[in-house]
Amino acid sequence: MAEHESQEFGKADFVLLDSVSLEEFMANLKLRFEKGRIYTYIGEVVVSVNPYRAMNIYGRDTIEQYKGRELYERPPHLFAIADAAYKAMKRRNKDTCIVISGESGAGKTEASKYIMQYIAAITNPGQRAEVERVKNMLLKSNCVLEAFGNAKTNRNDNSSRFGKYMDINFDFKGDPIGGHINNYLLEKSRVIFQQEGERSFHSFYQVLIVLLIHSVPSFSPPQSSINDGADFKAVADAMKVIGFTPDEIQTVYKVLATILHLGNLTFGVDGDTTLIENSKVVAVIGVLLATKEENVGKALLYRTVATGRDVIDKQHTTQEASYGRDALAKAMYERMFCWIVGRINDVIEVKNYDAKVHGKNTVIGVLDIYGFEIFQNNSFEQFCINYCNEKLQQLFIQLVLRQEQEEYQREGIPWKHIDYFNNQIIVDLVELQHKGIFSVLDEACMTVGKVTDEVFLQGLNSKLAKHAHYTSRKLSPTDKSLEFDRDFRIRHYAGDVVYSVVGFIDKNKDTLFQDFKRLLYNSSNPVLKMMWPEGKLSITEVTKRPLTAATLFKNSMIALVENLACKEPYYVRCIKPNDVKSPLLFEYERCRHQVEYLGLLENVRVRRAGFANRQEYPRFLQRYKMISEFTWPNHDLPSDKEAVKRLVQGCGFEHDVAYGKTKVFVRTPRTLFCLEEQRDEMVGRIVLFLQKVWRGTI
Ligand code: AD9
Ligand code: MG
Repeated sequence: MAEHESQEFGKADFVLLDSVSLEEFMANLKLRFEKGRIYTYIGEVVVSVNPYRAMNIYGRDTIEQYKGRELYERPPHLFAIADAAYKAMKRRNKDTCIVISGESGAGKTEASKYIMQYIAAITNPGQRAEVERVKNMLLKSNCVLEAFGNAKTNRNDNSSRFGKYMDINFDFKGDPIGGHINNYLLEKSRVIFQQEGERSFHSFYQVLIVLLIHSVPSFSPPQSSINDGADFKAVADAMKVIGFTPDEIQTVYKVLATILHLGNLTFGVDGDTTLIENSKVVAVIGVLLATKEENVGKALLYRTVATGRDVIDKQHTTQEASYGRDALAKAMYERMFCWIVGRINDVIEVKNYDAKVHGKNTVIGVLDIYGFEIFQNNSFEQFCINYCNEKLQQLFIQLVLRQEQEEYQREGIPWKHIDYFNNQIIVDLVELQHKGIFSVLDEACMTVGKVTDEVFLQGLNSKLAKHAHYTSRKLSPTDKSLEFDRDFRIRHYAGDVVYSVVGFIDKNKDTLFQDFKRLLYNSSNPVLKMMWPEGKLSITEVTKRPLTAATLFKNSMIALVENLACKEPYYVRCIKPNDVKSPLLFEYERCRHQVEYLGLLENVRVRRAGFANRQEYPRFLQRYKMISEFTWPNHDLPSDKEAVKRLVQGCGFEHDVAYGKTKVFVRTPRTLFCLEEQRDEMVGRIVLFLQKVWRGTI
């Protein structure tokens, strides 16, 4: 018996549970985790539990086992999903996407990398040099993006602090010929502030440690799960391979160094004058940015303001100067990050593809985005991240249910609705025009004069007083866990989160004084200049108010969801087994909570009420025709549908099958396993028979 059918390791597909209850689901999940079986299906959805240890299941031999196989032929694995997405793309010319979701530290980024590795391994059998080049770039881009976009948080030592959606383009042969990366809202506030126990982006430590190793002979790097020294080298190599020029790489280091120096700048006053206390730092920054020291000093202490026809230099207060410094550090990092993504795209994007010559160019998209998070202190960034997860959950609900419903209707098979929690109400709470939290925030930001975060909170309280998923201390006076004038709480699909409004207005406005843009644009370093094209405009030319951070993020999420919705989706649902990164601990309550909010039980119910597998009649016949004398080697029935009916009758699976217009639907995977077994047996017999014929013994 194949491993995935054996009871020892639990059920390989939750659809096979004897009864669908939370207890049974959890017992199966736990058993499988303890037996080292980290993947389990719900139909075509992979449920993955982070093993927190190296697993010997991603090697070349495993890849070979999954290549070109059907889902139910092998134990559950990411590779099987990757193969299914690949086959759908190749055989049916479908654009597909793999959406990986789960909370912070659940294993999304690791899963996305294994999926990409799998696709790289199974493609380009002809070893075409150009395809190999593209594959190498796609894989190497991960390493660079992680260095600049990931950081150690209290949830995950390598937490993605940006969202990533990567399209891989394939030619008519099914080989990767390019790709494109979309990045979403980088948590740039991390550059200037980290919660206790957390770090800034990996890139800073990588540069610093190499600097220390080279300049302090006695320095030995601290022991940790992160090896910054080795990572530095890997990143530098990857950047070279991708095609970053030495000047570009140097500029990246210079930007990092500038940001580190900015962190040391302090401001003071002398009478009416604001001044920089450690002016030597300014000189260093001037050198790093290839600009005059006095220009740096001026941009840090003054801003140019246009009053009517006059243009004047207005001196900052120390507070304004500190604000400007921090905004500059954040903006430089974010801009550099986006520029890096853009440079990678320059190299990997498909050029000169001629559909007439090459056939349709198809795509597999892989989405790996920051997971739902609840920190001690949750701010604007967590709010955006959690909104993003609401959107993806909504997409899951719509697609998983819609797809089923539409297919049954199309094929003329009756369908019974299954109840589930629809989180659209929370999505609306955040994004609805005029009434949603983002709108209230934008309105507050547009108000002329000084607007405080408290004013924003008051706006929320008056607009959302009756919303079932929103509360604050004003609305629930007895709730001591919420601070007056500071906190609001959202009941998310994945749990309650208290957000502090401190910084919301600022982060949403995301102001960077124009003077800094002009400073960077006027650098004599052409790479740096390129990152800041809008610095070209003079003060009198800048008129437009930029879109707020919330609006930009909302628009990017809506576009992302639209893009995913038009592709055939495959899902990986990641679960984090414990909060201490232990390979042994299955914290029952922690896991149960995730199973509940991810809607996995409903997923099983939908799947069970429906059918586990569906195949078009000719395909089904092609695979199983040797089982029945009516269909082997060919049938003489009026249609393939009739032939499939005869075949199924002969096997005694009538009760488990429904016949649609173009497809046969098989309710339980068990039936498929039986069919597969019978097929294996017959193929064996046929081979034996043919051998005898060849040897002349028959
Ligand atoms: V976040 O939302 O970006 O904070 P992810 O991406 O869900 O989060 P990640 O993939 O980074 O989590 O996994 C966290 C850690 O778990 C990794 O650094 C590994 O140490 C560990 N992990 C995850 N998946 C696997 C796996 N398949 N095998 C071994 C794993 N270890
Ligand atoms: Mg991640």
